[in-house]
Amino acid sequence: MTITLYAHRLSQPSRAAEITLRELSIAYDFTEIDFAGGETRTPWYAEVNALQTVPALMADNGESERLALGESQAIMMYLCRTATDQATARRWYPGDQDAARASKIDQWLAWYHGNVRRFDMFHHIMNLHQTLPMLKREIQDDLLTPLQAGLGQGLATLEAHFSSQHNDTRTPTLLGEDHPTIADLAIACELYQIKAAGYRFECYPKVSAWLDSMAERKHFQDVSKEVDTLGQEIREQSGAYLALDEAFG
Ligand SMILES: N[C@@H](CCC(=O)N[C@@H](CS)C(=O)NCC(=O)O)C(=O)O
Repeated sequence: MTITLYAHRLSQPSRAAEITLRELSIAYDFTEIDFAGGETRTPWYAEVNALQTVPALMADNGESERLALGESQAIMMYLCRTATDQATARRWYPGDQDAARASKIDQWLAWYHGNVRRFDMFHHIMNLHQTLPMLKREIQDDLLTPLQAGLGQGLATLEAHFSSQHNDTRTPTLLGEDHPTIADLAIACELYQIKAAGYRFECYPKVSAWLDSMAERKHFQDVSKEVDTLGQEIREQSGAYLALDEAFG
């Protein structure tokens, strides 16, 4: 089976899908898609992924079987269901092998959409970073401040959830287990890029510890290098406009 990932490493769902491939030791080809430049909207890409977003996965056995898949969560679940190393894959997502545990992961993935992804700030952070100084304040006040307030509520929910696990010795995970799942990965990739831009989550100590432990994973680090570089540039050049210290204080 040949696996091709169509993605970009500045895209959060792309990174989550790629880290899953690496965590499961699945060999893959990587095709970078310039989503910011509109490549997802081209006719050739619509044939790869009719949803016209990154990531997309193509699984091809060279004969009759050819699966084209969009949506990062569907991709991560497919990879966990089909990986050769099922012992590892089931820790990330057990699928039908453990319906109760899989449902808990599904629950956090569904929650993530309405409470973290919905307040995705990175788009506007980039917008602010690339625009004129005169307009930066407007973007912060009109676009970023409401997102920061919404994301703050999501962070508070996560902090309360981790605190309710009553285990101060273990680094938290969403399911309270030793090993993270694809829900931890999806949410951590989203929050990591906000942190890379210079925002601070110290007011949410358990969220911070969880995010740090996810970010220490080798594959997470390797796939996040471009975000780290861009985040540093944003912090140094536009940090003063972004309410970095106050937003989640
Ligand atoms: N729910 C989708 C979100 C995908 C998404 O929003 N991708 C963005 C990049 S982060 C994209 O492709 N944007 C380009 C476009 O909409 O044309 C997933 O998890 O895969």
